[in-house]
Amino acid sequence: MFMLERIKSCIDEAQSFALFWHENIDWDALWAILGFWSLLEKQWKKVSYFTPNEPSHVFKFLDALDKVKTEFDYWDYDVIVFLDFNQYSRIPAFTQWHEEYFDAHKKIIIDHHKPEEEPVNTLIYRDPSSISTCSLLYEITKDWWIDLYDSDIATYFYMGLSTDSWNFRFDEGEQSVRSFRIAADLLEFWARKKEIIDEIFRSKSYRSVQFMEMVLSRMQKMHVYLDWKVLNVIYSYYEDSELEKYNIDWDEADYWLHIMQDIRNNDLVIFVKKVDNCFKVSLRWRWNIDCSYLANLFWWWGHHNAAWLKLQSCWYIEKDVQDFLKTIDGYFHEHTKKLLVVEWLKNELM
Ligand SMILES: [Mn+2]
Repeated sequence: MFMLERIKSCIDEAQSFALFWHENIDWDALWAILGFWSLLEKQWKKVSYFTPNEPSHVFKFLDALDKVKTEFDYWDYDVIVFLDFNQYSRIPAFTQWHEEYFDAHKKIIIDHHKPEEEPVNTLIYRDPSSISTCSLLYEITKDWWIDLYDSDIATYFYMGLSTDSWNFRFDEGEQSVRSFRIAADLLEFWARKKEIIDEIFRSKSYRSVQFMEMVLSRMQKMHVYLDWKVLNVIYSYYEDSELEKYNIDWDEADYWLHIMQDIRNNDLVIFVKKVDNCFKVSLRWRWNIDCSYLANLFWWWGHHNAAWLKLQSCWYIEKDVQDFLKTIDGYFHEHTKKLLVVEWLKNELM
């Protein structure tokens, strides 16, 4: 039986579901869970959802957040569902780093990230060519439950699609054709596009814009010299404790990546957040190398154009950034020629 049929019959047979958000939830994961939850509730299933940490306050306009649970009552559910992630390391508050914690439970994963783990006792459907988990869920569930769709569900899935593509800026080629088709379908179900634009894309707080001023004042430009190309790298950073000062959280802090990404002639944007003795790095490419290759050197997750990783830090953030850039510099010398040949071959063969 095909995987989607197996997932469908697993859902049909089950009565109760536990849906999980990953740590530091982003928009796509949030809306995927809310949309899927609504579709299951409309079939009179019992559904709860769980989060490993407090969601950013940018999500607080949602009433649905009141129902989210942080304590997992292990045996109260027939099936566990992970959407938009496939690594136990994204939900450490539940596993306490014991990878086998969920093994005894039947699980479903629907995701658009590259495969990282193959958890046992799990039905996995993943499609890394999909721009968002929400749009993937729409493609799957329209064949199963189209009669259950309403304006709320369409709005949730449209939100995930428009945020993971950052309002249709990161998709291209076939992926754009696919994304716009889905967007048009969801708008036909009365997805509330204006509400999405107002609540997500035009909702920055005054304090968070002041925070941007600080981050931008620290922005630096550097060149990484390769044998065949000079890479333009832009980076900036902040310390976790600075968020408190501005009364904003990690999600609002990340807005400014998008500003840095828009700078002409830059190949890579690096945004560093220092937390205790480690630092978290967000990477964004404008050039045709896979960010996830780069992040793969470290503890990472990510997509082609965007990736995240975590490193041990020394005491001074300036030195951390310099060390990190040296590591990538070394990486480029070793690996990029090979990747370029792969790219070239792909283009020649197409
Ligand atoms: Mn996603």
